[in-house]
Amino acid sequence: MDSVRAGFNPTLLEGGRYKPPDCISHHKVAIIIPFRNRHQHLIQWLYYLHPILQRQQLDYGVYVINQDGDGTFNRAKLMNVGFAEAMKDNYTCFVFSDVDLVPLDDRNIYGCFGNPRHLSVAVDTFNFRLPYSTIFGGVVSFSRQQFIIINGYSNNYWGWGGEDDDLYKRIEMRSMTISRPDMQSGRYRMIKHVRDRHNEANPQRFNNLYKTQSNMHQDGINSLEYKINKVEKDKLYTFITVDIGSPQ
Ligand code: UDH
Ligand code: MN
Repeated sequence: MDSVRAGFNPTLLEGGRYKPPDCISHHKVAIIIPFRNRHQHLIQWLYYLHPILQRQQLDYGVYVINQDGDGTFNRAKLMNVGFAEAMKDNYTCFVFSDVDLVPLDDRNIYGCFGNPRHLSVAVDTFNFRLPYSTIFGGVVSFSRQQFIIINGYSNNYWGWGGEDDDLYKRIEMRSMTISRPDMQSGRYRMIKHVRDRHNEANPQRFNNLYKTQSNMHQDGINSLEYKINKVEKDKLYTFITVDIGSPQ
């Protein structure tokens, strides 16, 4: 990591913070990455993304939310923790990104728009196409207000799958629509990987999705409980290790 740190990012502030030197950015953008045991992916993500985000002249900070322990992974709850922690630093825009997704086009702005936005529309592993029209996983962005209106992500999706579709349903329930870049500027590569241990497909996900409408107002940002175990400020990112508990 040291070569990346010294050579390519002379203008970064501690904790993976950047402000453009000669303009004022509309938004202060927190980039939230759910994480556990993907260090090689994180190194690549940082290597590619920092230069892109700086060319986009964003005022941004990178927050890696590391799930402590080896219990079942909960991507969505980690996103909510990232939102809650970054809110303490007065961010106005939130980009939620998998650690293994690298955008291929600088025009795909990591910022906020009039509607919640799905950025990763054309991923190589899906042959650069949308696998289904309402897909809302991978990389998405919300203004602070947009995220609060839908009460954030559900905290109750343990294991792989469903939490992104739940998020989309929350947007629909609040009568919002989503925005997307075109299929050319929205191209991505996913760094190759196998399924992680303790993140097996969640068999409950279909059942949970029936209950989004009735549960969303009491399951989300307003019911989030967690314990921060460690905060480390690296040059390229802020690394927050969190105990998010286990399924009830
Ligand atoms: N993540 C971690 N650690 C884990 C699990 C997930 O950091 O142990 C994070 C990471 O940011 C990752 C994201 O959660 O990008 C989503 O998880 P994923 O990349 O496993 O999900 P995806 O849908 O893959 O890409 C599902 C299984 C893939 C099998 C691939 C066989 N070719
Ligand atoms: Mn992946």
